[in-house]
Amino acid sequence: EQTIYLKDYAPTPYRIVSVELDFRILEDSTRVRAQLTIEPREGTAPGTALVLDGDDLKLDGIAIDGAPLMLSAYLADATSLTLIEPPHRRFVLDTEVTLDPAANTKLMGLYRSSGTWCTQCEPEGFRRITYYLDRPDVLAPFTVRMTAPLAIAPVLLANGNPIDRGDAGDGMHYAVWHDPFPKPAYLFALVAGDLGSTTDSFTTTSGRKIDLAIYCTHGKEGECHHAMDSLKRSMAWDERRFGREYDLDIFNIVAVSDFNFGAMENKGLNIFNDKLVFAQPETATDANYHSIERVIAHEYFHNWTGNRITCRDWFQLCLKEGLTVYRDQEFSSDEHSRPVQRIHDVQNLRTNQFPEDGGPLAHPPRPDHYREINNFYTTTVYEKGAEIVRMLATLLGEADFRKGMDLYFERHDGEATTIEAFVKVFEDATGTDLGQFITWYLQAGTPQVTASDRYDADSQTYTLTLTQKVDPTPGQPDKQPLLIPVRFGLLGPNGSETSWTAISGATVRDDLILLDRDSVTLTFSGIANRPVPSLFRGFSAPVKLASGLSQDDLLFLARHDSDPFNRWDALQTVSTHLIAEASAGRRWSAGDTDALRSAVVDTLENSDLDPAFKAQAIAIPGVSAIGRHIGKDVDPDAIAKARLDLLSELAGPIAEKLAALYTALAIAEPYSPDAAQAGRRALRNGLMHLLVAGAGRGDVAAAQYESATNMTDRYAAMAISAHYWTEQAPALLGDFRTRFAGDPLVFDKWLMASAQAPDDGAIERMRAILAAPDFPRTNPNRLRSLLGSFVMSGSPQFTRADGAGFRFVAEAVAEIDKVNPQVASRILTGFRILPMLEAGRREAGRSALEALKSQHSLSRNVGEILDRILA
Ligand code: B3K
Ligand code: ZN
Repeated sequence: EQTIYLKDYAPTPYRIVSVELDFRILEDSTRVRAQLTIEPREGTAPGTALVLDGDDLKLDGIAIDGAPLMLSAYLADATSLTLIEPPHRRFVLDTEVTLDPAANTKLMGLYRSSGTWCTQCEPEGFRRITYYLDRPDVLAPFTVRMTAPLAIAPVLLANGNPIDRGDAGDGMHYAVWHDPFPKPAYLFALVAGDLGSTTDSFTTTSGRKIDLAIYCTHGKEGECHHAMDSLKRSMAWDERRFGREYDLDIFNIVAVSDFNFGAMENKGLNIFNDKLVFAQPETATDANYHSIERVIAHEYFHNWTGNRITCRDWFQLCLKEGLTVYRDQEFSSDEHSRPVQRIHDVQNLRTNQFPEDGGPLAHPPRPDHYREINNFYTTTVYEKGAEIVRMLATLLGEADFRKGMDLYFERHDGEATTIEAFVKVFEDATGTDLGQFITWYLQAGTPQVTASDRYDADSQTYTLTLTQKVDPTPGQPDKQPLLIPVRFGLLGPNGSETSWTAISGATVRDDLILLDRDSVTLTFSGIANRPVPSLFRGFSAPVKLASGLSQDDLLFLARHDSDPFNRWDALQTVSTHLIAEASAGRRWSAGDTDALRSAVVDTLENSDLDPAFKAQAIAIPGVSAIGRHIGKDVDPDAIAKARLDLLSELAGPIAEKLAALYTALAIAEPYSPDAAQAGRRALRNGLMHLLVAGAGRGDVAAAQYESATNMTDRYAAMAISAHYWTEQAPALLGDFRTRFAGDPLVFDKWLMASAQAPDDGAIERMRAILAAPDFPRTNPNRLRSLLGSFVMSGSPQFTRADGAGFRFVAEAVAEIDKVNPQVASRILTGFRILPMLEAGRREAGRSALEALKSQHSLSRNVGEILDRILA
């Protein structure tokens, strides 16, 4: 198996000046003719071969400048087309291939989803459409002609602007689109089908009117309004916040049912997984509404960070993804509550990225080698990438960060560039040396920061020591110290900020400590009383903190910190510690749980806090989060038991109060996904969670399920019932299944809830679901809803001591791999937790993986992940 290295990067010897594609789309096959205008780059020696990429292609015809090529002039096979001695001047290469989109179950290249022809080209799908220099540093303007039967494909879309359309005889019609912006092939898209649409328009600050449309299956147009509204708000926000206007006259979005991930930012023609477009209150949850808004924004923002400025090579993926995630997070923060959004994003980082960074799949945000690039669309590249950009903004301050971004757009517009170039614009715009900072991109692993402090009443000095350490990760045994921005405050005895007269020992700028060595010790003078430090406010760096604070200090922060993030985090830390200790046989004292309970009650009764925040504050960390905290020899069953005990001790004595609050939070007004209503529902469902898990009130969930008027409340009731396997759970699952039969996106919710069931029958039920003749086994959403959530959501059935969960998933992965390797390898990454588990489970998991490895003809995707986990 071939490994690709960053150090081997070299530009292509030829460039592609322009591209003309001609698609003849028929019911059972599609013929693609490509006319590529090509020329040697400066410095290319005459006679240098030109090697184009292909994947699963068969060449039907080839000509240069109109003259068919002799067989001796080229070599063509399934993965490449080599022109042995191309002309040493500008020439037109003309090729023809025939595709079978209906048979394309990998969903890369041109495929059919519920009858609609659509494409996915990032990262290497274009080579499944035509022979090409399929890499992001080859940019060209594209002109695309599509001819298709009018009856089945009245809608014909591609990138850019429509320039011609008409009748093509014999029931066929054609359309021609031209995209003037040179782009890499991964941003190419076309769609052909019989689709409905919702239309609108947006006028830019400079007064240009942009036509907007969202295309979907007929009948679903009414479910696209939230997506459309999100798009318009995204366009306005990017102008306001980053000075970025849209650049074409038309922006189209198409929703399709079969899609390998969330959505794709093709120039002027975004293609979306329909679950990230359709929303109505009866079938979509508040969380769904929120994700739709976020992903619509994300793909739109790519127009500048990704499309106008793209990546030189796939190692630089983080250049567009980390930056664009940062931008979508900022958009969500500006549109809703900043602290609630921050907690949400950090929780996601801790749940998904930290385990990746601390396990066998750890890699730097900018990796330096890979076997299969699709395996690197990871939470490290995306979410840790976003944290790095956020740290830049923290270190530089908002105004200087914006100066750097402005320079980035000015200097690199139209280019395919690198992480180094990105960091350099901030250096050049602000005169800051970021030489140490760039290590964040190059080094894998989550830094562990340890704090210790001492207060000396006589001299009124307070000493704070911060140390950092990063454990070895695969291929990186030795780590460099990082530049870690620590936003902080010191709380005095009355809970307000303490001031000081002087600080020495480290660089401190306002409320920011720069931890830039293995260890720094700061001395604060003029401190009248022992303070409680609040460190990493707003989660100012993606690290694990051992604060050394006692439970009393943490609960003090939970009550008084002016930083909402740290208030939330303090409560999480207290319950995590209590559960982790108890699972190891060191049970809490009654005083510990009384103190936590009263902090929870105070939080609930604090009228200054908003309901969405309270919902996050009263949530008890899940089994996987506690397992990660423990870190090794983890026994998930022991954790689950301690967690349930804690829930009973917390909620049991205040069950009546919780129930009263729950009742008072009911919403009488008609459903709206706005932050105020969603926050109320989140809190109410959080209270229901406590009542079910800690006070045996399965009946509360069952009643809510029955009376719910929206999917948020109905789904929460069913999912919590399934998660704690209440007496009513089987009946609720059964009802849900039939009540929404026929809606695939709601079926996904049933699959997700089913995958959470902790009872011993869970695996057999899942086997039966998968084996049902009508289960859509080629649809990524269905497979991910069942198996992805089973492996990722910490189900005790996945980590069963007898290995049945591991075997079930490994067998399913082997089957899925034959159909869709990307989906298979993604599910397989759930096994990254193995090294953390106690020996029995670890071995059971490994033997399930060994059995998978012994299967012949695994995809490169699955092979790479397997080898890395088993290494
Ligand atoms: N750029 C695409 C992701 C492509 C994933 C390919 N395996 C969507 C996004 O990040 O916006
Ligand atoms: Zn993206």
